[in-house]
Amino acid sequence: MLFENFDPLKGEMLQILDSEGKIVNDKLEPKIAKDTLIKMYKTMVLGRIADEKALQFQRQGRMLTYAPNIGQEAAQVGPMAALEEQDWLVLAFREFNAMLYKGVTLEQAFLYWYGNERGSRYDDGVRVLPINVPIGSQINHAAGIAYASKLQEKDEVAIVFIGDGGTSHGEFHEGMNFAATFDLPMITIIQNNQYAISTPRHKATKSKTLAQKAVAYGIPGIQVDGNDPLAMYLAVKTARERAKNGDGPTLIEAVTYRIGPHTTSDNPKLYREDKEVEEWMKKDPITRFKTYLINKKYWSEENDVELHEQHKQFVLDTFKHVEESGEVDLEEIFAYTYEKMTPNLEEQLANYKEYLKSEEKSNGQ
Ligand SMILES: Cc1ncc(C[n+]2csc(CCOP(=O)(O)OP(=O)(O)O)c2C)c(N)n1
Repeated sequence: MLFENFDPLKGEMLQILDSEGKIVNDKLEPKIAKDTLIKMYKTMVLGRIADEKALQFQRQGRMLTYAPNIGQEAAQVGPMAALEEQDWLVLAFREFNAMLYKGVTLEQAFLYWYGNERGSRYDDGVRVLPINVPIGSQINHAAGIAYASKLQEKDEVAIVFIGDGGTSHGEFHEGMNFAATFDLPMITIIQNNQYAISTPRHKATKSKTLAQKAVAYGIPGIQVDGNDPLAMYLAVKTARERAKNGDGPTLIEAVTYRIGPHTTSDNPKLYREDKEVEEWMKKDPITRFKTYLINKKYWSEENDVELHEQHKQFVLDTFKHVEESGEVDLEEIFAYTYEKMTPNLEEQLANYKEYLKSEEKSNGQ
């Protein structure tokens, strides 16, 4: 069994594709169909370009805010490729690539960060929960979904993402313990991107690895090179098998790095050295995956130039469309927070309408 061969307490880490794009563990190289590999790569490139552009749009005052994913593409796309369509993706807020792979459109993903709540309404059949900003609470949502799937005896898993900092929140423990106790079909991915805003990983916990937290829950935990899409794929594929067999949840720590700022309102130069960032840039997940695909003769430099051009245009066109999609009526915030407005919200809406009237009067309209 894969998980028994990598002890998180000893800091053993699963890697299949190294930073040069070489297979370092050929016995474990997963057999992934060519179409799937190409879809994975294309999604990662789209995610990267969308990320870079989103940062620019925000700097130009055209995007409300943004949480970049640069460097974390493999940690998200590898797991998504290992899932089945009926599986549930439960998000934090830095899973742009995972969302794209699982069927959220680029327009929907951009709409959200543009400040338009319509970006949280995905197409029917896309089993992705909306972005969840309150840190840690998504673990309980995933445990609840997994519990329902188990009770209904459905072949479904809930995969949930959380950051390294998020593991310090109470909900992480509650959700993990619940999922473990009831043998729920849940897979937790900790995207250890080394920082929770300005707090480095080593200041957030005394644990040597985050994967070792699984020991306390009595479930398998594994540290994976999060910049290696093949290793991430294999870990999730194996965890899904466990879940399907009724063996319960798995905890996967994706060791990666947040190359960009925490969000567009952060300045990482205040708390980390450029040298550290440069070292991690050498471990870029996209570069190594491209080398792997070229070596397999599934991809070429010409294909790559073409793909980048297509994706750049697509990103620009999509964002233009988002900008033209019109403003949200502020009343919707009250009307659609719950299925029916609560008395509190009705009161707030009435106050808001009064406020608008007084504004109109003072403007002499
Ligand atoms: C309950 C709660 N407390 C505080 C915050 C503010 N906050 C936003 S992101 C963040 C750090 C998250 O770090 P981590 O879990 O490592 O994820 P990353 O941002 O690195 O992806 C904090 C504290 C929040 N969103 N929710």
